[in-house]
Amino acid sequence: MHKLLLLFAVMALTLTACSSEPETKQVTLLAEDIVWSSDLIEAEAGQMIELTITNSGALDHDFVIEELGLDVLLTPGQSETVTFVVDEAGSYEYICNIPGHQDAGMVGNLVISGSD
Ligand SMILES: [Cu+2]
Repeated sequence: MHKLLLLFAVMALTLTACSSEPETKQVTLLAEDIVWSSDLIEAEAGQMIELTITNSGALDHDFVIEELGLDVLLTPGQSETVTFVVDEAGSYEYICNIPGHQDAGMVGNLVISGSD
């Protein structure tokens, strides 16, 4: 259900994007036990972000950016790609919201720079 809502949100954002938008930013992220393979993802405001997350660990991991409504639960070995656009520059924290994982270090930042 979350995914469906996200798709609609992405479509709405895409339709309103202007024609001079930057090309899609492709990012791969591994969920390991018990850390993200990268604690920094950078993109531009208005840029399409295609994020592929793979769980390479032995535990479930749940990629969450609360401010953006992103929530991707991955069982071991599972891989998912989410596509989204962030219109506002800023820093958006991503965590694993499986109990204890954020505290153990599964935290990073999606940093969106202004497009002027
Ligand atoms: Cu986790």
